[in-house]
Amino acid sequence: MKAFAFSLLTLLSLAGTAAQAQQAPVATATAKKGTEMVQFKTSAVCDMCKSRLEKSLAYEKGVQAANLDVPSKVLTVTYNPAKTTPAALRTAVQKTGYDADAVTADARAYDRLPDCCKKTAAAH
Ligand SMILES: [Cu+2]
Repeated sequence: MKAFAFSLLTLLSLAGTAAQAQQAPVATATAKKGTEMVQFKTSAVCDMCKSRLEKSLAYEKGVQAANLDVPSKVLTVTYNPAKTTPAALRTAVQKTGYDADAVTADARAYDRLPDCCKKTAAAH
């Protein structure tokens, strides 16, 4: 009986963890009040690109959070719409050396990227 109660408890806590894991993406997709969220498809290829882009966006005016998903190359930015615009954020991505949606990377910034971060590099 004791063993049964224990396994039931384990099951319950596992179910709780699974429910939390499922809620997490919904929570990040819902921006806080007074903030908006925008997503750009970038030309990032690796974790170095990820930290470079996230750091660069963090310094942009009005940006509250920036997160790049490397496998999908999608950069999610949470920002204050009173302080910046999706167009300005797109420009920030471009100036870091990456494409943002249809906007091509700034050539000089792109040239400064290490070889492993160029568009020709295979995903790694
Ligand atoms: Cu890279």
